[in-house]
Amino acid sequence: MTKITNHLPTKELQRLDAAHHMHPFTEDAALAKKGARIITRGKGVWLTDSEGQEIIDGMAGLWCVNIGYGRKDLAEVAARQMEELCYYNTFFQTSHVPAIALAAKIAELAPDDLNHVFYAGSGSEANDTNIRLVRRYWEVKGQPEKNILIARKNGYHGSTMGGGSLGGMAGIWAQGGLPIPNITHIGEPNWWAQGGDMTPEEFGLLRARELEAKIEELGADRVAAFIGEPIQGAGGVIVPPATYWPEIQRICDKYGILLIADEVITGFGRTGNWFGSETFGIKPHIMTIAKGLSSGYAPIGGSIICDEVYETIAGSGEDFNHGYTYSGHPVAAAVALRNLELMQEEGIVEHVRDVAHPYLMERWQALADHPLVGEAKLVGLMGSIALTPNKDSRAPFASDAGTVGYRCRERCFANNLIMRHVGDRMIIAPPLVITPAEIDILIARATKSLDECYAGLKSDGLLKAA
Ligand code: PXG
Repeated sequence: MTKITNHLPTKELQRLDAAHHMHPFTEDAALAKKGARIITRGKGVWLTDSEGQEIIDGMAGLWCVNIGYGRKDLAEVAARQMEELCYYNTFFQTSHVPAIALAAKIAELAPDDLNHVFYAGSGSEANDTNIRLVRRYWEVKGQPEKNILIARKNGYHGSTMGGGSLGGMAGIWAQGGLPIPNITHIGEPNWWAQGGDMTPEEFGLLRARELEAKIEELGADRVAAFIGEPIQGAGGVIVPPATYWPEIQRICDKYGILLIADEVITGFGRTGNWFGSETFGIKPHIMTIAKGLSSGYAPIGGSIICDEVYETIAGSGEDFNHGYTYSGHPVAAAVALRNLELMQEEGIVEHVRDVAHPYLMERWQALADHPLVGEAKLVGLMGSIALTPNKDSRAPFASDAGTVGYRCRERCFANNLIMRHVGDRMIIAPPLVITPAEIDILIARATKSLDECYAGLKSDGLLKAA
């Protein structure tokens, strides 16, 4: 057996990684040639790699390490729970303390009558659950044909067959026969790229009314639910115009369509409230949660379900035939509970709202003065900048979409800043505990990376508009 520790030389770790570890969303053969960057430690907003480089993590891992890396408290809770009860299921008329206590805590934090939690191991699984939940709801109501879900192009809801089908990512559909039947998509509220000469407000209404048109086309008696992220995350941190969500809400209410808010990224403080639905005034019947629920310390997700949907399914006289071995896993649930308690005790949502967001907002918006940057958007601690060769026309680059974004991301990586690119948008979602001094470092590295990217584009003749 090969014993792998953090002390093997980087080259050897990279060799073993390439030989045996297939990466998600990766062209593995290309990565094998280059070698993955190996991350060995995390503390607060900082990562250390196997070469001892200190990296500021502008993405909180994958939008999840909201409370920051290296919390001893969470490690101790996990160890205690493993000793006390490492596993038990909640299928056959049993329950356990962590699942109960966490569900009660989530119900306390969630708005309105979102009082019931169905656990999953991830956001993708939770969205698969949601497909089952909304179809089951209408079945019990005597309308089994009301089973179509409407979602959005360039939305992201996971990568299982269900989650990948709800998502509107062309690259995912192109592999493996997605979307599954009875899921359909409308346009995204992406004003920067698609709004043309309209104002953002006009465009927000136009996109929301595509939902109404789709419901009219299919018949309201065929449509079970609409699902959307309050802010599209993986799609590039697309902040919808202010007109968008109120109109979506009006349409769902008018036609009797269930509304699912996918809060996997926007939940648990990311937007400066506990949930993105509060930030945008959305009143969902179901919320998808994962990621920040445990700050990524343990894999756990779930659906928060309103009284009406819960009571209908629970009172149907039959089992709801759905669940996962690890639904409400005791270790993950205990860690998530302590994570939420720490967030409350330390006032982390208030820190985002009153300290980190206002401080970052000023500096983030100033990036729009950079010659490469068009718009700069930030809600809470979820931000994006659009790279463009022409700010006034909002033109894309002549090069293939993503070429410039990738080059910028490579500069960030070299400058020890994790800032992702989605096409030619750069995105950040740092741990929510980030301090003003750390924000200064993040902005300094981002600016340096943008400068270097700009210089490189100039010398390579890539500053042309399409
Ligand atoms: N819903 C949303 C809104 C998400 O962002 C999922 C569901 C699926 O969660 P799981 O836990 O199954 O991954 C997500 C996940 C990216 C990226 O490139 C984003 C996610 C996952 C992986 C990569 O930004 N979001």
